[in-house]
Amino acid sequence: MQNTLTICTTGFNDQKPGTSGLRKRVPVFQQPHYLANFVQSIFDSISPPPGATLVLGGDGRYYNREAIQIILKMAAANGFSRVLVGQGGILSTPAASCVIRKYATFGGIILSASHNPGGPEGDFGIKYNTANGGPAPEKITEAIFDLSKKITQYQLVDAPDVALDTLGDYSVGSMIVSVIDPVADYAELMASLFDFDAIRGLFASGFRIKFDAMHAVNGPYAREIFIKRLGATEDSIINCVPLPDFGNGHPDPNLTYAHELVEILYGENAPDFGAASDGDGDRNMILGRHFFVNPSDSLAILTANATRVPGYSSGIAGVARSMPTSAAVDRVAKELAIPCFETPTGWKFFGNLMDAGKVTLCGEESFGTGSDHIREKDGLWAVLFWLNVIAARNQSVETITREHWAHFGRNVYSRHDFEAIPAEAANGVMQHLKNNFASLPGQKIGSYTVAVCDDFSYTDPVDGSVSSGQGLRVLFTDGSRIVFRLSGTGTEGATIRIYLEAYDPNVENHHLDAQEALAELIRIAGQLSELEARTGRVQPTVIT
Ligand code: VG1
Ligand code: CO
Repeated sequence: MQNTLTICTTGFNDQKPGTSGLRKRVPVFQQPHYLANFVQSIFDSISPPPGATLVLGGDGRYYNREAIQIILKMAAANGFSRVLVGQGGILSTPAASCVIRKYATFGGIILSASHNPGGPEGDFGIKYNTANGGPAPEKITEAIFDLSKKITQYQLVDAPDVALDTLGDYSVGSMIVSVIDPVADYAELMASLFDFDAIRGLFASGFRIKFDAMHAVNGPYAREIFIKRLGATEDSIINCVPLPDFGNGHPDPNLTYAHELVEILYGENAPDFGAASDGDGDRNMILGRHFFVNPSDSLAILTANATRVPGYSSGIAGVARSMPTSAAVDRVAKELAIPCFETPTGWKFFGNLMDAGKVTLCGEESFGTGSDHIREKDGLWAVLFWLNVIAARNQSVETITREHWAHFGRNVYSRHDFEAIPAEAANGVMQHLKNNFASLPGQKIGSYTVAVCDDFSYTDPVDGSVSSGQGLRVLFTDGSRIVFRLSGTGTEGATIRIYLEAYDPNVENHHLDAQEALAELIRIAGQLSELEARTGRVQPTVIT
């Protein structure tokens, strides 16, 4: 028998999940009842059947362990019969998705604010994934938000904390908690998809890599896979011990925040290949020697080379990309004569397409790439995919990318982020753009002519659900475009993202830096949005 306590509480009105779960500053989550209210709202919205198993883990950031102990006691009180929790409270987002699917569990709770900084004053986050291993669809996140506003009580059992650091089974009330190895199932899945012998051969031949886990969750995964299973040298991995504050860094694998890795890959005697992943291990940045691969190009290149990889050797059913992601993959899909879907931002929109067998690979411009092996984006998977392709083609990252552009043309692409803008000013920019949408089509601006302006809306081809307000698009007659979107993952003010894309088939231009090649579109974006006048910002916080 278990001793269940019912705690009276009142709802908060700010527990609306964003692009990927609920993200707030740690002190917000530490308020009495804040985490428990949200967890109870999850449980109430999904009503777990008797005997249900939950997967639980996080990226190891500050407050991860405390949150896990609370959730375990609540899961016991809410009728779960078992919880699989990663040792030390660790599970990368892709590993959690893998475990949810492999053991056919009811779903999972992932504790992460992904690429947002951690620590006592940093961010914390929580996300619910369903039985397919993917982020809960909007229907569920909306139900959770509704319940969180009206909640009056939550349940937890009175039980001691679980020893999270020691593998084995424990009891919390009448529920079993199995502390599992967070790496083993995931590493096994990777070994089943990629030619590990070929990659081992590549490393043995002197090919040098540098993988940067950014003091975040992927460290133990990288050690097991690159060092132990693939025989890479110890100096192939850096920052591979997960720290609660990510070493005071910003665990976002891009050219700004992964500067340590960037300096190595652009330095003297640079390795052949570099890669980094984010806080929760689902993002990836790919670098060659003195060379950066744009994530949109990466998706296109992996798609074009998929049949060289054992897990995808029989071909791919289709591809999907988020709307702001460049159309580079569309060109590959066209040549392969496979369908290509354009979804709103966020991995939750890919799940239905994958479950229905319509797409095999998918990706986002924000350093997210993945496939139907799980239902989350997967940082190490993308790195292994690249290494497998390099081993099969015996060419450098740069040569593979340039040959791709020479064949398909180059979708020159960049994203400019303006972070921590007062919400009112950011909304003003978006409203101003919308107000002008009716008059823009047909107008010539510099060397571009506006074809269409709209606010992107998506109808899910599988369940017919509609998601509107997903980003403002200005499409030009030559296929170039500018997209404006407000971020749904930040915790401070608003972040405006401007996505710029132009297509260039001419190999003579492919040496150009993206900022140079996009200079005119960047000017037009500033002009159309009145960003400087409305926000006082001239330079983006981050350029990708
Ligand atoms: C950002 C990215 C989006 C990604 C999301 C979650 O969202 O743009 O592509 O899916 O983060 O990634 P937004 O709303 O801030 O643009 V992660 O690695 O935080 O789980
Ligand atoms: Co992430």
